[in-house]
Amino acid sequence: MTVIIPILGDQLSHELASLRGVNPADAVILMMEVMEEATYVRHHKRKIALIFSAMRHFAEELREAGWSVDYIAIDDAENSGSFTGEVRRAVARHRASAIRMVESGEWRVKVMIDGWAATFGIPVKVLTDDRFLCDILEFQTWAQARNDLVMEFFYREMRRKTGLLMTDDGKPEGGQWNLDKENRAPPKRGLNYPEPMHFTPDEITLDVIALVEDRFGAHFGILDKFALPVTAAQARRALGHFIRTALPDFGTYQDAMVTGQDWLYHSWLSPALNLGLLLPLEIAQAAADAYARGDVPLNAAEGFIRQIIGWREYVRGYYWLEMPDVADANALQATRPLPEFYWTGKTDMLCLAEAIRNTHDHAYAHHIQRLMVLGNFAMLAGVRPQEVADWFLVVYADAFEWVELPNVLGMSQHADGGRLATKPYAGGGAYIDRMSDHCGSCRYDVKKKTGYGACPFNALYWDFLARHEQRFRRNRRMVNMYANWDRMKPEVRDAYRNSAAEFLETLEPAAASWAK
Ligand code: FAD
Ligand code: DLZ
Ligand code: SF4
Repeated sequence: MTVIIPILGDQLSHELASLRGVNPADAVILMMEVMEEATYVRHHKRKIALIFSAMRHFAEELREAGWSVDYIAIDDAENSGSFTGEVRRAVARHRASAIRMVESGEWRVKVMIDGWAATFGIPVKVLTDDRFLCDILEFQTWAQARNDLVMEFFYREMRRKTGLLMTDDGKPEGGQWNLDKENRAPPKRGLNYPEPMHFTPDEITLDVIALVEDRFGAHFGILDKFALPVTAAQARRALGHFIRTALPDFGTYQDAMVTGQDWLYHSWLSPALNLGLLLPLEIAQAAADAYARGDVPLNAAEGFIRQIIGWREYVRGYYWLEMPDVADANALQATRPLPEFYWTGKTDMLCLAEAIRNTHDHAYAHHIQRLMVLGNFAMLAGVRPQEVADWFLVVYADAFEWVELPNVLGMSQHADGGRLATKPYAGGGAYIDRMSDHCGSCRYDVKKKTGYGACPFNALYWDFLARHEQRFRRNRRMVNMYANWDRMKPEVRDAYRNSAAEFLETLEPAAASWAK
């Protein structure tokens, strides 16, 4: 009576619910490298290498812990190319009596798993993924009790639930729940930016890198200087390094952007976290402990913990609440194709070129690059949100649909009509100039509003507000913007709109083959 336990590429945690309470003698763990997962979008080469290497290391660790692991490599001759095909073969090979697994991270895969009991004629037990702090049902209950899904209130619930940064009498540490006001400093000269910890690839990783170059060589990105953690032990070292070197300044400079500085004070822990090499509570607790020891200020610890137990859990709840309809959402009716420069980086707009260079070289860009540069530009230019979402899903090593889609469609493109964020994250050149050192070296003049040489973000910003006036004018958080628009002379408004139209004419659409 063998039970098959499939473990997917983002379930690489020894604490996984499907392993708990099972006698290894009664079970076979199934891990599958399959073309369907590697190509449903054409993921960045570094992302595929990371996932395959982490999967292979995890399989080794499971074997050492006494489990039987049936590992299907991508180049195995009999590999059928899909999860369903591989589970079918494994059920026959092991004469399995049942399947037991943790729910998938993505809707697409859930639909597959839902069909397995009928297809294979054996019971399929699907367990809650309790690596998350808030399960799908709990989030649904929370959401049903309110009209607006305000992240801040959800976050406070998570603080109470975990006890992180809470005083003994149930108050937030320092008296305030959220110290974001202290976390918007522009970069200064003379700051020292720590590098994330680099890990030299071992033989397993080197083999995978060669395989990815061979099989997926035409995908976006590069594999050079691969240095990501691929095991839980490495990820824990990376966490300790981040807490010591970067967390103290994480809060203050959270929104800053600096040319040539790819991480600033960010953690670059999201790939390890999303694969399961680290658990969210473990990371958040480490930050709270650093605060308790007096090693980091409260604004840093609170800001960082909010991202993990607040935003990350919240977007996951939102994903399962709103899927599958949200995937097609396009409230602003944006239809422009994604510009080619998102793939090539060939643009004179330095802020975009920098964010795309970082993305291409490391499968990384930090939050403000993703939101206020890459996402902001696409929304202002009216790019179809599904093309933007495909791009984001391809290019980041941490991109899994449950976290990528809410961030792209909800937070950055306002495609859900404001369900996730009441106000669109739109900004002109002045915002980017304030938060970065890019504009001084850019071919465009950020101070120039319209016409030849003017920063394109300026005209695009006002053109966006004018295009969507009917929708946003009554938004209380946008009253000041429309008051400014109203104060402009008609010829100034026309100049903005004409400048935007002229600029948009110059955008080359991307060749579709990059993403799919
Ligand atoms: P840090 O700045 O060090 O933050 C710490 C951790 O907080 C991150 O590792 C991450 O786990 C979590 N976090 C922070 N912000 C968010 C958020 N908005 N949603 C969920 N978790 C968050 N994050 C992903 O993990 N995968 C994605 O595919 C993804 N796509 C995004 C797309 C857009 C348009 C935007 C605006 C944000 C996206 N994010 C995504 C959120 C965030 O940008 C990344 O988590 C972060 O940049 C990862 O880098 P880091 O580990 O250095 O983060
Ligand atoms: C992203 C990805 C890739 C590129 N390849 C695999 C794979 O070959 N095998 C696997 O188990 N997982 C892979 N993944 C991650 C999956 O897409 C992810 O686990 C599911 O989408 C979650 O529902
Ligand atoms: Fe970006 Fe405009 Fe600044 Fe150039 S001037 S870096 S395009 S914001």
